[in-house]
Amino acid sequence: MLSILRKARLKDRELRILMLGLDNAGKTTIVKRIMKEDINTVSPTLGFIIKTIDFMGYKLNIWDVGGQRTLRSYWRNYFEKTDCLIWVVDATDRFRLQDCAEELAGLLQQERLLGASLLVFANKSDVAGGMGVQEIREGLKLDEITTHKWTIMPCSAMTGENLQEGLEWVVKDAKERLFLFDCV
Ligand SMILES: Nc1nc2c(ncn2[C@@H]2O[C@H](COP(=O)(O)OP(=O)(O)OP(=O)(O)O)[C@@H](O)[C@H]2O)c(=O)[nH]1
Ligand SMILES: [Mg+2]
Repeated sequence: MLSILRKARLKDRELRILMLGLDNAGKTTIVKRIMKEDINTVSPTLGFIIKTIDFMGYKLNIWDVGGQRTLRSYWRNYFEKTDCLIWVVDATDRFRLQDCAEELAGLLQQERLLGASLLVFANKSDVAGGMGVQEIREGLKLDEITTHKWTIMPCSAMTGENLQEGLEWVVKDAKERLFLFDCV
């Protein structure tokens, strides 16, 4: 039933993207950059923001949810019908990589997120001395993930690096799944 609904939405070319990560990771700045809005006026997200963009012929509904510790218990309210989870990591925040890994591991155990693919954005690549993709990949134990299709990319909300490429991956992945559904 769920897969039929999802297929219907995919056929409507509409995707639901859930953007999560620790506070200060850069989620809202990434969304603003994608929307071509002013990125100098970002403040911590206390609730959530939904933005819709047309991309490669798809309508992407991006849910940007605040990541402060006290807000993380609300994340579960946004799981339903997620096609892709974008997990944003602050590559300059080595100190909280363990915290970041634990939060992601918790999410990947959620039954309602089982159908979602995972795009990890290693954000703030414009800052020298930050963690590289390999370090984050190991820190988050991405290679141990068997339940979700995943990828990791460095990106920067400041320069715009890889933001388009990330969304392309999301859309391509959705298209592949639609193809798979059509085969069953
Ligand atoms: N240098 C640099 N700074 C960034 C980048 N992305 C975001 N920032 C900065 O990081 C800080 C936090 O950005 P936000 O977008 O508010 O982070 P968030 O993940 O939405 O945080 P919460 O809403 O609290 O969960 C801001 O000062 C941004 O300017 C980036 O790619 N490079
Ligand atoms: Mg925010």
